[in-house]
Amino acid sequence: MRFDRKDISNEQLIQFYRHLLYPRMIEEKMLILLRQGKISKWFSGIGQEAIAVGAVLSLQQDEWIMPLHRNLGVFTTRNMPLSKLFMQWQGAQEGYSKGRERSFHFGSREHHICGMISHLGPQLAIADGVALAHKLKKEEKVSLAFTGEGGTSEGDFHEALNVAAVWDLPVIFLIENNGYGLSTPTNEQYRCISLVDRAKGYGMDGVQIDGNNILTVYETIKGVREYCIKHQKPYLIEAMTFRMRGHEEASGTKYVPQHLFDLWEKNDPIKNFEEFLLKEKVLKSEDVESVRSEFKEKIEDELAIGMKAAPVVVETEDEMNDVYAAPSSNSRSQPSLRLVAPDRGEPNTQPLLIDNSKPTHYSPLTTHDLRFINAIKEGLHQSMKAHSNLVLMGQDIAEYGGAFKITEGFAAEFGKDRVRNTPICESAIVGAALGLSLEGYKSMMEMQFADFVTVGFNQIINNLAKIYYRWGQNADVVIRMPTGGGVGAGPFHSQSNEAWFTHTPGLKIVYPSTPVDAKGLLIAAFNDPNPVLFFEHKALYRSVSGAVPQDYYEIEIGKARHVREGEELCIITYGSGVHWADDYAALHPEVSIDILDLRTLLPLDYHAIREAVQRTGRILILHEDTLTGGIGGEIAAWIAEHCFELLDAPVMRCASLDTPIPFSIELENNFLAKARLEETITKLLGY
Ligand SMILES: Cc1ncc(C[n+]2csc(CCOP(=O)(O)OP(=O)(O)O)c2C)c(N)n1
Repeated sequence: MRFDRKDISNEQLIQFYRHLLYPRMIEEKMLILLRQGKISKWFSGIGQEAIAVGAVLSLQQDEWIMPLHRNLGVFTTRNMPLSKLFMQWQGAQEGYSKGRERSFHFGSREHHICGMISHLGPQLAIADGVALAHKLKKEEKVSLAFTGEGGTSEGDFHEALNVAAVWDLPVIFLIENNGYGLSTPTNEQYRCISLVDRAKGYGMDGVQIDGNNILTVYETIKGVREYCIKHQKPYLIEAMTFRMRGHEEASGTKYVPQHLFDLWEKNDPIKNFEEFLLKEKVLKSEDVESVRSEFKEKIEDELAIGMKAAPVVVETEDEMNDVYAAPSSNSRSQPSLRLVAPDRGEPNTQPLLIDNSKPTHYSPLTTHDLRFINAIKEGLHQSMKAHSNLVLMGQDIAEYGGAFKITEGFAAEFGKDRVRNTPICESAIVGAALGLSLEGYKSMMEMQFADFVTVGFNQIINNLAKIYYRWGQNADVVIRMPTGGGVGAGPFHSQSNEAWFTHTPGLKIVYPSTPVDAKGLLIAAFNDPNPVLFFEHKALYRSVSGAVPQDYYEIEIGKARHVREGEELCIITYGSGVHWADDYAALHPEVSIDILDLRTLLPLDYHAIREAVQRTGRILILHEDTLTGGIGGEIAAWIAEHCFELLDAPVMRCASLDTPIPFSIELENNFLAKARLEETITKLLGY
């Protein structure tokens, strides 16, 4: 191995050596503790340390890194105390994730380290979002994301690199090619000769380097960093290395031929660097001894502190409270940005809160008549004015105005930096939205159709929803979901998929049915620091209109609306169901029908649901979503459990057929819950 020290000072070289040696010595100790049964699992980075350490050394301390499971060197080189890291690995409350996450699956804002989720690839697009934030703020900074060579086979790798290239983002993608993904060798993972060859396909530059040479890694990333900042472009680095131990300690190494260990043993990043420093007389053998004994002592001391961690004290209330971030003054509209209400010409810094949850209450504000779609547009427009840090992303949303024209004119007014067309990369855009949150931005992603959320599912369910609970980082993201059927659009442009998400703690699910609610709930969604999925029914876009206050106002998330007073039964519903129920009630004055519009599906307004049972004793839950596993089942179960004594009949559900959504109008009409509404009401009243 050839080391070229260029103009690196002796002091710096010694620092590099210390940073390299420390994680190795920690690992050696961990392997002993593992054998003694004192720790449960360990993913080793032995032999690969030069990449993690070199990467951190070549970046600024406040540049975000997205590391993976073998990158202890990232955490130690960012100077995270071993005692606290050890508490983290042991699942202690005083670790970085309050005992909620294992091994390296945690982050720290203080150290600008974004915690991984097990799925590997999703880290890459988060780096895109951070880099976009730097670009928008015109900061001279990069983000850096790690991937193994195995992780490059994931769609997330492709999407993240493609988005970074198309948006000219200053991101460094760093592949640690260690020869094996668990037991799978590279020839069963990919067919290109070198992974760096892929850079060209994305329209970016790349380089393959010796990942075991700390000076090569350091100099390369330092230079690449400057390149990314200067040219505002991403860069791909393939660092060749070898995994000297098993995938994790329990998996062994039988599947790796011995000659590879023999070969790579000679390339050990630490032994070789140490020899170089001794040869250059930067270090003397006594120095080596003294650093080693210093670290040995330090590790023992730190572990002694770590071992003293108090056992986890379980507080269910704390667990529940930590699923959602509380609104802060940062997340709400900035007082410095004064929104001028168009009708009054007076400054309005904070949104008004309108309580229209009861039929008798209505806003005294100046209103105008808007269609559902235009109410959404107005809410979005006012939110763009209220939050200068709000970025909109979606397919065709810029000049074209989006598939439904909701953002028409926005690109011209707010500029293409804030109103961004995206490639067809749903997963990467959700990931980028999270990256923007890391840097204090708010973002909206328009799913062209709610059906396409499937390709961004992992990032929503596992990253956006869980990140706050896992390590306290909020995801300030709104995903708009044009949803629903009745428009003759077939199985993949019509689905009601809200129930896929209501099962996921950490998300908020909002589903308005009227223009006034659509605008107010959308504004509330942007003021909420948590990830909100905002379902907007396509069939309502142009078929429903109503009086909408012109002001910048909020409707509270989590509060249902009592639509109509009645005595014989209450229809609990949302979205298109509200209109089906209302139409039915208008056509059947002989039945006294009460209607409750849930408006938010997560969290549910249990108080309003209980009141509905109290008012009528008969409950019909109506939704356009299919029956089995729909939110109706959850509500029915809750009522049975908590309001049994108030019921005069079993809770009934009216939902769409348990089939995919058919295309032909006749089939679709038969599919939709509306076709069975009368029958279900009659059954419930006749009970
Ligand atoms: C989406 C997903 N599929 C499978 C796994 C299981 N898994 C964990 S690590 C790993 C190998 C990863 O290989 P590579 O990206 O080369 O990283 P390395 O472990 O070699 O550092 C696999 C298959 C996973 N965590 N996530």
